[in-house]
Amino acid sequence: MYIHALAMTTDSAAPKPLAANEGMKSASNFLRGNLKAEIADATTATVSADSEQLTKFHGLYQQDDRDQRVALKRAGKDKAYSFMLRVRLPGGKATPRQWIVLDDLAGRVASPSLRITTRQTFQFHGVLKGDLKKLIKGMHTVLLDSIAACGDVNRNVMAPPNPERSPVLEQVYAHAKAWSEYALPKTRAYHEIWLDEELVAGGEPEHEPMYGGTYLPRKFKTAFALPPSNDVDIFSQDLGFIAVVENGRLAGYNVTVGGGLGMSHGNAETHPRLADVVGFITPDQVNAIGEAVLTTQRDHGDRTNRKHARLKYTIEDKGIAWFKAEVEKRSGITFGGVRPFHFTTIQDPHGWHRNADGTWFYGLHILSGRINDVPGWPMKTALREIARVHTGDFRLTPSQNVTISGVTAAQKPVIDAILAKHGLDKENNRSRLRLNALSCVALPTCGLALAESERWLPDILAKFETVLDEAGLKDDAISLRVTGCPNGCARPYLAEIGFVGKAPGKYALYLGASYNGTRLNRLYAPSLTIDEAIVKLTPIIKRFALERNEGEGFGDWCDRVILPKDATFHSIGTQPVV
Ligand code: SRM
Ligand code: SF4
Repeated sequence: MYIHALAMTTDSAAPKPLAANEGMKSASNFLRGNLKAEIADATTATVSADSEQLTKFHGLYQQDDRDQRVALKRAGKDKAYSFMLRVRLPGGKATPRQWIVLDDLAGRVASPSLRITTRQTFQFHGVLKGDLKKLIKGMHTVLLDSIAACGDVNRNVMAPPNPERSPVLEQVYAHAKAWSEYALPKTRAYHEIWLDEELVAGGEPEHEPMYGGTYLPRKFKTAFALPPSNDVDIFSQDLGFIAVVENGRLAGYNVTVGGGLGMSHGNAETHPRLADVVGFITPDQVNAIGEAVLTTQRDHGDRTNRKHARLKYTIEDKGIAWFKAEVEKRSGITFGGVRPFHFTTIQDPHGWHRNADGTWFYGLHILSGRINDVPGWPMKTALREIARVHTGDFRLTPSQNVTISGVTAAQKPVIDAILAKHGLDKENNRSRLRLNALSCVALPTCGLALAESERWLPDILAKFETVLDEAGLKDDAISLRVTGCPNGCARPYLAEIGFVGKAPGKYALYLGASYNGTRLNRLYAPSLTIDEAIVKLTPIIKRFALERNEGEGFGDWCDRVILPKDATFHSIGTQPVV
């Protein structure tokens, strides 16, 4: 137990006790805590409550199989504990060698599926405590780690996934990677605990130049976008860089701050928020501006209430003008005026596309990002076979799909043959609703899930596909996203149709986001079953088919026609220029 310090972490008059995690962080000696000993302790499958919080900074979550909870409790047994590990993979880029090693590790020490996340990386589930070092050391052999994939730090940095498509994309990827490295914690704790690097002599404190000893008040997320694609959902990010291309060259970035989606049902003080666009910077200023945004949040974010600790609330409390001035002061950089930009889509390109350098890439749809072998859908085997012959790389996308990138003309038929052999050549012919859909993991691993998500997505989609088919909208790319709770992991508040888990079998239904991710949706029905939602939405979808304006998307139409004008939802930052 840590004694909570009393501190003035915000500018409010009365000091409030710091959140429990703050004590844990400061006492951890730069993320070491008691982890090494607890991981080595074979008498228990778990770690202590403090270490459970600390493992997040090392990319790990302690979980239990919720499907087994009731039966185990009845039998008087402990929960079926295991760990989830999230890889750090800026821009979602993995080499074929890395793919093969991760695939192999998943088979040997995890569930055995690999899971692509909505932030372009892999998760392993079901890893036993005793296998964690094996997994992390295995990843290390191909230069992969899970440092800062979770925890109160800058998380996996997102970037458009197909860099070879143009030199500008390549530059944007390079900036994303450089910012990811720059904002990594500098502690050697990870190497000592997981890779058996020698302890820092005497265990004296290290220097954490950007974070300090207590890191950030809360998680912090960055993405880079290249219009017209908003595949990374830039307005949901704490920090965003929107590439500005002038005369075919990368002129710089419009910077966005203060996006975030997490909320709690019934707590009006928590809400999704779209980021503000604060101004333009040149490419060489990315890290300096990033550092200024991050340290402003470090010093002014709320460390007393974790439900109010994200950057979006700091900006709401202090005002965007103050925030912008503070970032300019800290960085010594004056923002230029916002340059025009225009987003049209969030959708991944599927199938074959030719890159600017003459190579090809293939966008492969993977429902919910779950890479597994199931009868009739041997995704894991197929991708492993591709990895064995592929000489380019893989890019995980923000929509949980994979891009087989940098394919030579000679290799194209080889990859086609592998996909066809496993019946995956038809995967991209699915409805556009399905190709766009996202779901979070939820049950059985997520400890916060209130309802099913990934496991129900196929059924939900099948029901909506029937309705869309009947309405003549089979080829419409409507975005539908499902989460098992209001935390927003599949970014449901930016979907034209968003289902947010409320209780087993019950969902809040949100409608009316724009297809390009620039407007949040609004609450349409607070709690219904999927079948009730189908009944409610069928006449709406039919009306949309008949009444929409030329080119009007479902979300825009719902916002204009269906949703009450006075039903304002959540505060929204400066409306982006679209
Ligand atoms: Fe998330 C917590 C899964 C993207 C908002 N998220 C969790 C945990 C770790 C549950 C927990 O804390 O015990 C989930 C693990 C489930 C499991 O069994 O694997 C989880 N989040 C995911 C992933 C895997 C969803 C997916 O199906 O792909 C995504 C991993 C991303 C990554 O690679 O880093 C994931 N989470 C997101 C996103 C979307 C994004 O970042 O683009 C959001 C909304 C954006 C945002 O952060 O505002 C998101 N996750 C949350 C929150 C709410 C944060 C908040 O500000 O309120 C939590 C809960 C928390 O932090 O307290 C959470
Ligand atoms: Fe778990 Fe909720 Fe995130 Fe889904 S949205 S993975 S249920 S925390």
